[in-house]
Amino acid sequence: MFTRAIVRKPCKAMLNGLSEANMGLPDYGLACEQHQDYINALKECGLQVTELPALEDYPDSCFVEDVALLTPKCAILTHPGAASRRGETQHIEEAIKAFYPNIDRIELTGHVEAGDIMMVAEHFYIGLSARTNAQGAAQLIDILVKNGLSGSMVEMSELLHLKTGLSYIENNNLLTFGEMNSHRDFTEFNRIEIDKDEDYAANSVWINGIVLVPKGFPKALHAIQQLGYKTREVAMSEFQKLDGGLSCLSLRF
Ligand code: CIR
Repeated sequence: MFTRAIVRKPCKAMLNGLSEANMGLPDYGLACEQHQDYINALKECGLQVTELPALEDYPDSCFVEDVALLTPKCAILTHPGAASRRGETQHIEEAIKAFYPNIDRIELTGHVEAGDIMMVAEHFYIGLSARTNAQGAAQLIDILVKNGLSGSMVEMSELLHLKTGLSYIENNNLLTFGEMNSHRDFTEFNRIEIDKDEDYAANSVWINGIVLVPKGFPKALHAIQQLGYKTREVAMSEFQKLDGGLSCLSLRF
């Protein structure tokens, strides 16, 4: 069970955020409304939410998931592969100090963005993407092992982050998309393949028995409900324009 989440308000500079989506620029006002509803959804799942202020110097800073990994046993600051995002870690460090007395960190030449990390109980799958390299993943695995956890590297070639195409929603159920549908590392899971026209919904989030699903993907929503989960839709259009999925907007712990 999770008890807390950390989010950061989107900044006006989000219009300059990194994106390969080709979906146009986000509407800042609408993004703020959607962000507020996201916070409401986290609270509906029983989480106490720490809301951090906008950081205008970092256009992508609302995507807090990428800059830290918070586990029941340890906290790790990442070292983002995207140069424009590296300074975000010092700001998230201030916020997580309140909850974790000791914080580990990924050092150069390692790069990690935690959108590439998927937790399954005490094991952490780490995608090797354009943002996360093998050196970073190796450092991360060492830190996890030191804390009684484990990790493994996942080869990938098409997705921005591992969780762009993969979400573990507990009870052995895994949402998959694209190259993850038949990936050899995940054959033991009950895989629910998300159709290409709903690929964005492959990033959904299980929190305390409820699955948050991006709004507007009816087939994915139905498939998740068929598994017996309670669901909560969250409109994400303005963050999708910046390649940001549901999981990226919070740290849950
Ligand atoms: C970026 O490219 O870094 C942001 N525009 C989107 C980050 C999305 N994060 C995630 O998937 N975990």
